[in-house]
Amino acid sequence: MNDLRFPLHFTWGVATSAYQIEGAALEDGRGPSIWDTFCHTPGKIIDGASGDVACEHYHRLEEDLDLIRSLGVSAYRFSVSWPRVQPDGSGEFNERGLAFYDRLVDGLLARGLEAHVTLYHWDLPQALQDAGGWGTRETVQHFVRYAQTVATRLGDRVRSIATLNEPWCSAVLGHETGEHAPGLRDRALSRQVAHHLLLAHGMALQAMRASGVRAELGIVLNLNPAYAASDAPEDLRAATLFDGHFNRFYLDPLLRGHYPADILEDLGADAPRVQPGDLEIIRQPLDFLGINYYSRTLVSASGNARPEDAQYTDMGWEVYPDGLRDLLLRLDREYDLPPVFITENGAAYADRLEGGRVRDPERVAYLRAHLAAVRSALEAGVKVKGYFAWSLMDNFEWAWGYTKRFGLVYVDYATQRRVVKESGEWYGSLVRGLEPVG
Ligand code: PNW
Repeated sequence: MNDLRFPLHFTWGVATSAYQIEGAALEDGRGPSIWDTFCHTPGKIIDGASGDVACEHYHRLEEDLDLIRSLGVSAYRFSVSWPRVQPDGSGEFNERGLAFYDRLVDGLLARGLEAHVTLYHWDLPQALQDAGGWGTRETVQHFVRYAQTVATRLGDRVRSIATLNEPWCSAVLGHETGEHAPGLRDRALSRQVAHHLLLAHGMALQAMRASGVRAELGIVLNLNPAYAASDAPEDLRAATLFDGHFNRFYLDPLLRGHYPADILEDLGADAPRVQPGDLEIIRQPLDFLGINYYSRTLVSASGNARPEDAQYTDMGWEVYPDGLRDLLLRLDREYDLPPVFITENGAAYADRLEGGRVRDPERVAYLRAHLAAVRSALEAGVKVKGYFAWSLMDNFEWAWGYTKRFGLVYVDYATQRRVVKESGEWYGSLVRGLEPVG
């Protein structure tokens, strides 16, 4: 286990997001989000599923907090549902919604757990979508007010606040491919949305800092390293473009203050309209960068390749732990990189509850290999402060409904019973048994 020795104060956590676990979609004054609308549009989600009930976390808060504690981790990353705390996204705040997150944070602290908050994990209030959504600059202003309100309320008790989770997913899956809410298909719009999301991040950071919020402030990106399938110039070029659209389009404005020139050129008329001053706002100093890593992409000019002899998770994503180490080293080399949290990493497998147990050795192997990659990046000098396994428990996996299970804890949706999987036991024992690096 020597390859899994970590610094003494390394943060060990598990992660979730509001719409994926809370349920209680119509309770205590919560307004509808774009995900409620999308799920209730026939044909968008496998089995016609929705987050209406999900894991009923909203009603099982205390039990779930005990569950997190029982795993042995030291931190929990969750997201705040914007329409729960501000039903229409621009008007009055909903005290009952804010009170839920107060109880959540206090419940974590009472159990000795660090709280890591994400303000936006994709659930835009529907009323804002009806007014143009992230395609308009008005939404940016509304987000800033929401962020400031939540951060002022919770910021003295939480370790970190991330503005956005995975703006690539919101922009591209939501507005270019249409696989996610709001289900639009317009590349120019998707890149304008990406720009407005980044601007909302930058303005919210400024506003939270101006209000004296004490938590560490940052953003979470999903990064997907691109590897050329061969040394042929056309494959190398395809890999550079993939990397540019997926990774550099977010990293470069945040950390360097400009969009990548090759991608703006590739986008042509679909490039975002940027107003003077926007990029300075986007490039706010970050207290941390959150990185979500699941897999890599092997890119060739004739379409993305599927490597032979590789292992795949139930999402069809290649298991490629070296990609995480390569990514961290590259970011450290090419950017002025703030401290990093791995805010998500994990795997879906077709788990089954048998005789009261869930055996998931593939997930243990996945986590072990990726933690070894993080360990090796730490040894190479990358400032990684913590790691969050995705996910605490099986949950609503977006367009896949409940058919993909990412949890360290199994959820029997018929009864809402939670059963810690063997991977959850393994992760807990790893976390508890850690020794300082010599
Ligand atoms: C992330 N991709 O989503 C999200 O942050 C989680 O809410 C989600 O449950 C988890 O990963 C597993 O999917 C992603 O297509 C969705 O590259 C799609 C992609 C990446 C991340």
